[in-house]
Amino acid sequence: MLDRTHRFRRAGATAAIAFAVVTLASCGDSTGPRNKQNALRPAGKYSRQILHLTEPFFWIAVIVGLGVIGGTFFVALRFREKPGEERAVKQVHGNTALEISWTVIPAVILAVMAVPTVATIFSLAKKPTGSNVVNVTVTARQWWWQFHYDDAGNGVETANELHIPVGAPISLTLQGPPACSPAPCYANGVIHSFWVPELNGKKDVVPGRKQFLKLEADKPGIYLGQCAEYCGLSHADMRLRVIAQSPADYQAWVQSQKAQKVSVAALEAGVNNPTYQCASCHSFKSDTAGAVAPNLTHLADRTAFAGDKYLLNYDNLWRWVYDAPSRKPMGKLVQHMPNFSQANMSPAEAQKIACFLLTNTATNPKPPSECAAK
Ligand code: HEC
Ligand SMILES: [Cu+2]
Repeated sequence: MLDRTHRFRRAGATAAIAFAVVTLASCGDSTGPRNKQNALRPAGKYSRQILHLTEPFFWIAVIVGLGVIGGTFFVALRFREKPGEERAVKQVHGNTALEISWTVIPAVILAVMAVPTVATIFSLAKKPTGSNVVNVTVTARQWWWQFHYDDAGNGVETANELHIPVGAPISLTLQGPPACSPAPCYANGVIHSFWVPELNGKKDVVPGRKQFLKLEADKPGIYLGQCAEYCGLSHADMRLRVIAQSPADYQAWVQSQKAQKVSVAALEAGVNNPTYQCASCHSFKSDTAGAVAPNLTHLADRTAFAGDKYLLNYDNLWRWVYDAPSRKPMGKLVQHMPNFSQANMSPAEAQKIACFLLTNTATNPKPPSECAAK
């Protein structure tokens, strides 16, 4: 039989191994590269620049850390009072050589590290130039992202989904919603932070200011992002996705978004009515910027909605139209999407609106089977 001390030791060792397993498991590939939000797997040159700075610094920190911890252990063990020994500690007053060296060495290390750091900061702050730059104004709202394409001619606008061509620099102007009165009101906005970890670092979006951030993706794919600054109730559901496409696919997408396939009047007639007044918040016109709610002209061309919280499909969409506040907490926002079930909207009516949106706002309509009868 094991004695008490042995049992304690064994339990301690087991706990330590379990802790290490759990900790190391979080470094595993299963949660790592495939989450599409991994700053350690950069997918473009700006995020790579950041990683190339972080990695050597990490190893410098490891060496310094091991040196300090190792030194501490060495001193603690080497100079400890041994059993049966009783001696007065030798009193020393200062040591000029030691003090100068532990001041100068860290100063030199930091000075050396500052050189590439400052160079990277300046390089990332430089606005891209050239004919292939894509300019997008990003308006951060509670709790979704509005993307307005500044040089797409007659102004393409999307919500929560940013299409970009691969291999081209994307120049983002980040801003809060326009000021409104009387304050406080929804449009005044709060601080958000735009972050797509695989494409660049994060940048705060501050009401009343215009901030700059650039993105670039090497390969077609979907890169996920999210608001990285707590901005109220649905902060966690203020996500976004960047859809990087070949330049040809991107151009085709721009053309499809510019087209007003179905007239504004027809779109409004299909979803809007004097009770619901969807159009008082939403725009059904492809080139309208600055509305307080997502532009719905090409809603069905998106893969997700409501701050990337829900995938765009029939079920999610009609439930949203029926009672949006129960699908995404909206608190006291002044111009939030109303709960239409309280305005006498029936589920059947919400389903009809969803079908209309899915069919008429799609570049290539594929009405879901549930809509066949409606
Ligand atoms: C008082 C303003 C207001 C009215 C009226 C309104 N909405 Fe909204 N709607 C919003 C806001 C704000 C959002 C964004 C919510 C979010 O993602 O946090 C939204 C989101 C949506 C979305 C998701 C869009 C996306 O890309 O994320 C759909 C679809 C939608 N509304 C449909 C409708 C329909 C249909 C009506 C009329 C029956 C309507 N809305 C009336 C404010 C409004
Ligand atoms: Cu936020």
